[in-house]
Amino acid sequence: MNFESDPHASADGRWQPVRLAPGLFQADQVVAEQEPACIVVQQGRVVWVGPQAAVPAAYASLPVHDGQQMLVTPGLVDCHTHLVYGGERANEFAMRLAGASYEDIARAGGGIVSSVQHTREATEDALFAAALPRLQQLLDEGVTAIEIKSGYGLSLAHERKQLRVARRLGQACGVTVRTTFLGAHALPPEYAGRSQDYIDLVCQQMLPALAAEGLVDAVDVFCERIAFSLAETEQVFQAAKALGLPVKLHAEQLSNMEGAALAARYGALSCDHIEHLSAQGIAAMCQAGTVAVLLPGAFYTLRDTQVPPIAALRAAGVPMAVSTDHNPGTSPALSLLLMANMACTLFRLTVPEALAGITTHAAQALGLQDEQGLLAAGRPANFVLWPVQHAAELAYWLGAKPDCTIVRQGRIARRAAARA
Ligand code: DI6
Ligand code: FE
Repeated sequence: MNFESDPHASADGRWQPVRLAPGLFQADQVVAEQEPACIVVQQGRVVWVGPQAAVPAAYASLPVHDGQQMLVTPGLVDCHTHLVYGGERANEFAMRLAGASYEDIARAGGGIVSSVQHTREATEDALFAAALPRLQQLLDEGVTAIEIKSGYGLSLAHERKQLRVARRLGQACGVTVRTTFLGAHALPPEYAGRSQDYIDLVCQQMLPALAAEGLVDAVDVFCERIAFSLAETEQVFQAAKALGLPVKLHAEQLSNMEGAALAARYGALSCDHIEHLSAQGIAAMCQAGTVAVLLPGAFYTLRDTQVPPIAALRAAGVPMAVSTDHNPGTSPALSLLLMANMACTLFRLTVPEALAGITTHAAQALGLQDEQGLLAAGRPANFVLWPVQHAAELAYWLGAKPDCTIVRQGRIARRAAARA
C-alpha cells in the first residue's frame, strides 16, 4: 500500500530519519542532538523512540515514512481558548485605538456581553461553521489537543449549545478537545444587579445538568472586578468539587484579587493570565502543582504593561504554559507559534520554556500529561515534523506557517512537501 500519498493514512511504521527537539521527548536509548532518530508507531501509538541506528530488530521490517531529517516535537497543545462564539468584535479594536479601555468597553455594554448576544442568536450549525476554519488554522500549525471554553451563552441552553459544538469540532477534525464550562464568565444582561442569583443558577442548575450530559471536562471562572468576586468564585469551585470536576481560573488579569491562592486551594489545574499574581499566589500554586498559563495575545491586544512575574514563577518552579486565549475580544489569535514568540519577546521566556509551554506544560494544564505534550513510547501518536534546523526557529519566525508534517491521533493529518 502506498500510504505516503494518502493524507489521512495511518501513521503506523517507522518515521526516519528525524531529529528530536531537545527536552520534549523520552527516548528508549540515548540520542545525541543532530543524530538521525527514529519514531516507531504501531496501532496509533508511539512504541519506540531512539537513534535510527538502534531500532530494535522487531521493528526493522516496518514500512518507512521519510522523515526528511526534519525536527520533531510533540503535537502542540492550546490549553486556553474561547473558540466557539457568534460574530466578531473588530469594532472594539477600533474603539481601543480611539482610546477606550477593555473595562470602558465592557461597562458600555460591549465586550463579552456583545459576543453573548451573537452567540445566543446563532444556531448550533452556524457556531460550528464559524469555529471550524478557526480551528483548522490552529490544527494546520501542529495543534493536536485544544481546550475550548463555553462562556458566551450564559444560560443553560446556550452554554449547552457552545459545549456541544466544541465536542462536535473534536469529532469532525480528529483532534482531542477538552471542554471547560465557563458559565461564570460575565453577568448576563437579564441578571443585571443580581449576581448572586446568577451564580446560584450556574451552581445549582447549569453545571450539574451539563456535567450529567458529559459536556464538561473542567470548570473555570472569570474572577475579576468586572466579573465575579472571590466569594462567587469559591461557590462555583465548590459546585465543581461536588461533581468531581477539576477547576481552573482566569486569575489576576486586570487586578490582584488573590484568586490564584483560592484556586490552588481547590487543586486547580491552572491559573491563567496572572499579570498581577502576588508572591502569595505563586507560593500557593507551587504547593498545589497548579500550572501558570501565560496569555501574551491578550496582553498584547490590550497593550497591557504589567508583565506576569516570570522570574518569580521560574524561581518557584511553577510550570509555565503558553496559549492563544483565542477569543473575539482580547485575543483574536490563531497561531500558537506566534504566542510562543510573544512569550519570549514580551515576557522574556527562554525558547525551551516557550516550547515546553506549548507542549508539555500545556498538556499538564489540561490534565492530559499522560497523552499529550511529550514524545515517548506508550503515548498516542501525536507529533509534528518541522522543516527547521533549530528548535529556536519555532519561536523565532513571525507568522511563518511552516510546511510541517502532522501526525494526529495516529493518522497523518498533514504532509509536508518533499524537501530538496
Ligand atoms: N478573559 C479573557 O481574556 C477573555 N475572557 C476572559 O475572562 C476575554 C473574553 C472577551 O472579551 O470576549
Ligand atoms: Fe480567556
